Amino acid sequence: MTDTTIARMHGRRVWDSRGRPTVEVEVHLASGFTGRAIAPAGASRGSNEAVDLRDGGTAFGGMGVSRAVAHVNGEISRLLIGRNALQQAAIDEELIALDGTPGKSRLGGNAMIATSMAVLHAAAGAHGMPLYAYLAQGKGVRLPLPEIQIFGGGAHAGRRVDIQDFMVMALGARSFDDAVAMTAEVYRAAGELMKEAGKLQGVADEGGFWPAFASNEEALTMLMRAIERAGYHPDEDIGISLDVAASELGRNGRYRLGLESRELDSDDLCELLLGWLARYPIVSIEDPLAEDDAEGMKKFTAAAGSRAQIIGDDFLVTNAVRVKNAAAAGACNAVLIKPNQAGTVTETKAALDAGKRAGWGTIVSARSGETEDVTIVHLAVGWDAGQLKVGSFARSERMAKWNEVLRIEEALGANAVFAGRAVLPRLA
Ligand code: 2PG
Ligand code: MG
Repeated sequence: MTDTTIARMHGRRVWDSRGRPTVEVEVHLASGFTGRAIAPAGASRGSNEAVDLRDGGTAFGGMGVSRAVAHVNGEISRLLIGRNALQQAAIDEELIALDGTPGKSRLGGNAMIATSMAVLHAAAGAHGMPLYAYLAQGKGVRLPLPEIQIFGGGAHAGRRVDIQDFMVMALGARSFDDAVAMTAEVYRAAGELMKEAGKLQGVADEGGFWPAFASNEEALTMLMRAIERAGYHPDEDIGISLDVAASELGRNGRYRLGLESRELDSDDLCELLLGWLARYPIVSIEDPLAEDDAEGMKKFTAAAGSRAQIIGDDFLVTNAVRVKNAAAAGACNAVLIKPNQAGTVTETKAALDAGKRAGWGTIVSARSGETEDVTIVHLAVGWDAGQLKVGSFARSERMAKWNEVLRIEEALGANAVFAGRAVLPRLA
């Protein structure tokens, strides 16, 4: 048997898609296998996420990661060298104990998730298996239905529109390849329409078009036109998905739509979104209310949950206990799974499993600050999440992930099962 003892670790500073520093970790096994992973970074962050440890000060706008990298090369290496990389759960537990804080603020969630994922890659490598296959443990897996951004907004586009993500889901697709090809046509059509209308201002942080719209709803009408211009039927072929990221719009039940100079309370925001649900083929809405508005989230789920997928992101922060409590309370019916919100692979999986136990949809997601790292693709396939969200259809930190799914779909060949629209049971 290959020696899976961790012989050496190395942390280094690398750079993300916003040109900000982030943490990369390599884990070298005694047998020579190496695992490597990079921490991503969010801009619209839930306040209960694992903390990204940043240096502060003036360099790189305070975003330096020298302390986080030093923890990898110091305390974390000392803890893990000599450990068996196959024992992911035990390693993650020890990392959590070593950190010793509730929010992973001492070692840094960024140092911890990069380490945890690098250990996982090393273990898969030692088995001579692609990561998704190692995670699947022989069980059947599905290729995920993608959620792909067409317009960016909110914290990812200078708040040019209030809603953060206007996305599409290729409901008519028969394979993952088909789904991204359909989305490519919608993305291109949207770009043409924006240009013709003089509303194209480049791309936002996740590669979606940076829009110059007069209202939030204009994005929805433009998206409908783009779907039609691409030759598709909105609803049957292509559904719309929104990430409201409402924690960015306010707190204590007060929400501000800056673009429209309007203040809304929780009920008003629910009304606005329910109106959109009635008028547009919206099949999924993420964080419709803020992370501190559990009552609003419950009300909205009661009103819209039979028609649409209601995803908790900031509201659930990839935390199994929060998912369980929200399910019991009737808030949300799906969970976004972001490894760096949790801080370790084991906690990430626990949140996903809690979602599945509740009968919820599970969507593995990238962050707005990303890199060439494609670990999340393997988690989505290997854990059979059913859905994947990685931003838009431009910029290589996004395309690297979509392309990785294509490679996996091809490798699975006749065994490739595409999750498709069945992951949205409300449409069935
Ligand atoms: C989100 C993500 C990805 P961020 O809110 O779902 O779109 O954004 O990484 O900035 O939290
Ligand atoms: Mg979100």
